[in-house]
Amino acid sequence: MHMVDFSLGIFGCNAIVGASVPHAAGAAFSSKMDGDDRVSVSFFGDGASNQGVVHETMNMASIWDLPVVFLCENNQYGVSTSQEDAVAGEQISGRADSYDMDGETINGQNVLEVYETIQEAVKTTRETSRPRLVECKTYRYKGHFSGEKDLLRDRPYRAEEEIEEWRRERDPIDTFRKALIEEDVFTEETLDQIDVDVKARLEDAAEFALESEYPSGDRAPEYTYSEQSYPNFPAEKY
Ligand SMILES: Cc1ncc(C[n+]2csc(CCOP(=O)(O)OP(=O)(O)O)c2C)c(N)n1
Ligand SMILES: [Mg+2]
Repeated sequence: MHMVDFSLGIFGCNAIVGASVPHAAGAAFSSKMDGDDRVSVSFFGDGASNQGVVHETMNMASIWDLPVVFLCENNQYGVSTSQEDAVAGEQISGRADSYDMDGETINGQNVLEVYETIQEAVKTTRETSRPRLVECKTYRYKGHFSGEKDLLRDRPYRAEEEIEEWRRERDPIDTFRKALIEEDVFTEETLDQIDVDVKARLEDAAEFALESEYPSGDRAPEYTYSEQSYPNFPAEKY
């Protein structure tokens, strides 16, 4: 959410739903003025897609021919509000028509489909300097925030079976794993070994954290501000 690193092209995000979408258009506008070939990609949710500022940004990006890919991660819930209750129309990508740009909905659970679609979308946007909208249909198994289960125990907003169905039939890691084995990219044994290695590294990291001394307050800016990424924003100033 709050990660920023200009050297990696990561522009950051903020807690106001939909509010970083215009930032992407601003970045695209500056690229256009500078005459470089950078494309902005804005990630936002189905809930954010209803925010006025998202529509204003799409409209302006189209009028000004800005190189932005609007990437909607439609996980079908905005916290506990289902898409069915809150989003008009079948597909969020259909809104692209209103702003005279191309829009498409893809299977956001399919790693390669997402990769290939976004590669193509960025390439076309770079070539044409026209914005476009890609809606990735996906799902979230857990709550929007930790503790959601406790808070919403008496008014669950979706059935456990629905969660299990997505997990069982459309899990992106499982399906990508199957595809890699089917295409002979990796053997099952290699992938199992990767799982074991990753788990061990995570457990080591967790153990290190738990066993480490609690940091003192004066260390709070460490790893929060990067001198390297922000030569003009020394940490001691903020
Ligand atoms: C302007 C604004 N309104 C309301 C909220 C409270 N809020 C936080 S997340 C969220 C839902 C966002 O839905 P979506 O974009 O689908 O994200 P997801 O829940 O799927 O992560 C809301 C309403 C907020 N942070 N900002
Ligand atoms: Mg959502």
